[in-house]
Amino acid sequence: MGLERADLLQIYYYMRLTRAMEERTRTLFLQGRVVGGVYTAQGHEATTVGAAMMLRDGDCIVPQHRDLGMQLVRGTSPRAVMCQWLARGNSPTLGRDGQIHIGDMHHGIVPMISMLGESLPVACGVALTMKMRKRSTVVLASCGDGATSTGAFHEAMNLAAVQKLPLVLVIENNGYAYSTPNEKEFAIQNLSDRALAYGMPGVSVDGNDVFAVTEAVGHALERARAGQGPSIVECRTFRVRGHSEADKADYVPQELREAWLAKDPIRRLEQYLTERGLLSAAEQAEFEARVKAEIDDAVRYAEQSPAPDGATVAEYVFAPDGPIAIIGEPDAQNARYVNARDRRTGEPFNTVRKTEEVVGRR
Ligand SMILES: Cc1ncc(C[n+]2csc(CCOP(=O)(O)OP(=O)(O)O)c2C)c(N)n1
Repeated sequence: MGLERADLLQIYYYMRLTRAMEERTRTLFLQGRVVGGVYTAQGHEATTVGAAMMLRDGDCIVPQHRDLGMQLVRGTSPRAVMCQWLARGNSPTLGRDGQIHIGDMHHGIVPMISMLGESLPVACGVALTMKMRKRSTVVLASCGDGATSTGAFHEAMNLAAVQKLPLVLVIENNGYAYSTPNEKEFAIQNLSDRALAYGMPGVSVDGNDVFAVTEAVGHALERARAGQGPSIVECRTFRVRGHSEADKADYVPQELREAWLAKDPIRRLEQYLTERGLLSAAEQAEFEARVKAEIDDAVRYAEQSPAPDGATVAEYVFAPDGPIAIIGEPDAQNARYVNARDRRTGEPFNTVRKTEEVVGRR
C-alpha cells in the first residue's frame, strides 16, 4: 500500500494510544471509578487502527464494541472516551451509557448498536445514501466472528452485494464469541469464504500484522470507492483479555494464548520500525510520554466533569417535535403508525415519499 514513515508512525501512535487507554480504563475499573462493565480489545490494535487509517475525509465507520482504535483514528477524543467510561454528564451519551457505544454522525461515526449484527443493515443504509448522492465516500463497518452468525449479517451482506454498495466489512475474528470457539460457531474454514455466496470478494488476513490489514482493507476500499461494490476482509486476531473484565477467559487454552501473545501487533510493528532505523529508542520514549500525557489529561478532565443531572433522565428518549403527528388517536403513546400524519401539512405520512425526498430518486 506504499505507507510512508510518517503514516507508519501515526499508526504506531494510535495503536499505543488505544492499548494504553484500555489499560488505564482497567485500572480505573479496579478502583471502582468506571460505571458499568469494561470491554477491551488488547490484541486487536493492528486491525482496528490499520483499517481506519486507510479511510479519507467524508468516509463513515460503523464500529463494534472492540473498536476504540477506529474511534480514536476517526476523531473521537480521549476526553470523550474517558467521560463515557466514567458516565459523566458531558460524555457523548450524556452519561446515559458507558463503554464505547459512542457516535458522532457529523464526523461519520455511527454509534455502536449493542445487538450483534444489527449495525450492518444500518451500514448498508449509510452506504446506499452515499451511492444515491453519487458521493465518492465509503463505509467501513466491522463486526466480530460471533456477529456473522446472525440473520442481520446475512441480510446486510446480500443487500450490499445486490445494490453494489460502497461498503467494506472487516470481520474481527478473535477466535471466540464470548466463550464459544470458532469450531462451534461455523463449519467453514474462513469467514471470508461466505463472501462468494453473496457475490463479492472476500479475503482473510493476519489481523495482528498491520501491513496485511492496511493492504487488504486499502484494496477493498479502493474497489468500493470506484463503484465496484462491497467486500469482506476477515482479520484473524486474538482478544488477550476476557470478553469483559468480569470474564477470566479460562476457556482459552494456554498454548493458544501464548502463540498469540508472541504475535503482539504493537511489538511487531515496533520491531519492524526499529530494525529499519525508522524509530529510535528516544522517539519510542517520546511516544510513550505523549500517550501518557493525553490519557492523564483525559482522566483529569473526566473526573472534573459533572455527573448527569438526574432531573434530565427522561430527556432524549422521545423526539419532542418531529415531523410526524399522530392524528385521531386519543392516546398518542399507543397510537397506530398507520394514522401518522405530516405535522406541517396534515397529510398521511407516506414513508416511501418521505424517503425519496430525503435521499433523492435514483
Ligand atoms: C444479538 C446479541 N446476542 C448476544 C449479545 C451479547 N454479546 C455481546 S458481545 C458478545 C460476544 C460477541 O462475539 P463476537 O461477535 O465474536 O465479538 P467479540 O466480542 O469476540 O469481539 C455477546 C454474546 C448481543 N449483544 N447481541
